[in-house]
Amino acid sequence: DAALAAAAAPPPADSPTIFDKIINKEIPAKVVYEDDKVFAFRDIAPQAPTHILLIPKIKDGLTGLSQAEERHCEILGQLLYAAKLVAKQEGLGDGFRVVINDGPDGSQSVYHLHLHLLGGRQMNWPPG
Ligand code: DGP
Repeated sequence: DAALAAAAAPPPADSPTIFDKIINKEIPAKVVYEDDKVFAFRDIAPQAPTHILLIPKIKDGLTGLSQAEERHCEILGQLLYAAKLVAKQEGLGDGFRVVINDGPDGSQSVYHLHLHLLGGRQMNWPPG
């Protein structure tokens, strides 16, 4: 319906999202990891026993992976490496999954690039 379509459509511009408020501690989040570039906190609607979001502290136009430019290669690598560190910190020694949803077909809902780190149960393939 119209409301769902509006929710799925990307915003017209690179506007602030709820994740900026989380980074700035304007709204609370369960922070599990932070360094100079990366911020990680528990997803509000966990889809697995461990469900963490890893985001760049500075968005720099990265509304989603589809907007990545060559200048973003370093932060993209740092996000993936931080996911590995957090997976270890969370005790996910039997494995985990990292997901990036992009755009309407990817069911992206927050337009500030984020990696989902999911673990603590058997993941299925293909994903939904
Ligand atoms: P995506 O669909 O890939 O854009 O995922 C966005 C995720 O963000 C979704 O799993 C729910 C989560 N989320 C949305 N709002 C909040 C919030 O205010 N706090 C936290 N911790 N997570 C949120």
